[in-house]
Amino acid sequence: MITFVTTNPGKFREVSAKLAPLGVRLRRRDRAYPEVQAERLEDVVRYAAGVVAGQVRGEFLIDDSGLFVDALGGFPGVYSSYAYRTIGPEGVLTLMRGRTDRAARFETVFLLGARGHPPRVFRGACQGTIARRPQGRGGFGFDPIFVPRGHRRTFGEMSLSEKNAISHRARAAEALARHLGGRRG
Ligand code: ITT
Repeated sequence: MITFVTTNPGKFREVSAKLAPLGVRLRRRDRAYPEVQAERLEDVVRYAAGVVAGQVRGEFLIDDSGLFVDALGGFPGVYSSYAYRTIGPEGVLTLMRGRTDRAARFETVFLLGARGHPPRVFRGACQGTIARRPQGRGGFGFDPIFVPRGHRRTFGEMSLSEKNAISHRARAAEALARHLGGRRG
C-alpha cells in the first residue's frame, strides 16, 4: 500500500486507475504539503518529501505537475497551482490572446519516498497546444484548455481512460510501475 499525499482527487483517480491493474494499491492522504518557491518541479517535490516523510508511515507518493506555455516563457509552470487559483484557465487564455504560437506541455514529477530511504523520482511529459476556448467538463485544472499533440479534443473532452493513455501523469505512473515491477518481480 502506497500513500498518495495530494489534495487533488483527480490526480488520485488517474494514478489509481493506472496502477490498479498491476496490483499496486494506493490510499489518499488529503493533505497539503509545503510548496517551496523553486524553478523546477523536482525541487518542489524533494523539499516536500522531507516534510511528508515525518508525517506518513510507510511508502508515500507525491506528484507535482505544471503547465508550461512556450509563448509565456514557460509560465505558469511551477506556479501552476497559484495561477489556477488566481487567474484560472480563462486567465491563461487571456494572456494567449492574439498569440499564434500555442505550444505548451504538461509535466509531472513523482516522488516515491519512505522515511530513512533515498527518494526515487519519476517524470512524465505531454506535448500539446493551448485551445482557443475552454472545451469539455472532464478532468480537472487546466484540462479544458489543453489539446494533446495528435488529437483534436482537449483533455477536458476526454474520458479518464483516454487521458490516462497519453498524459504526462500516465507517463510518470508507467515509470513508477516499471520500478515497482522490477522490485517485486
Ligand atoms: P497537490 O499539490 O495537493 O497534489 P494540486 O492540484 O495543488 O494538488 P499541483 O501543484 O501539482 O497540484 O498542480 C498545479 C496546478 O496544475 C493545479 O491547479 C492543477 O489543477 C493543475 N494540474 C496538475 N495536473 C493537471 C492535469 O493533469 N491536467 C490539468 N491540470 C493539471
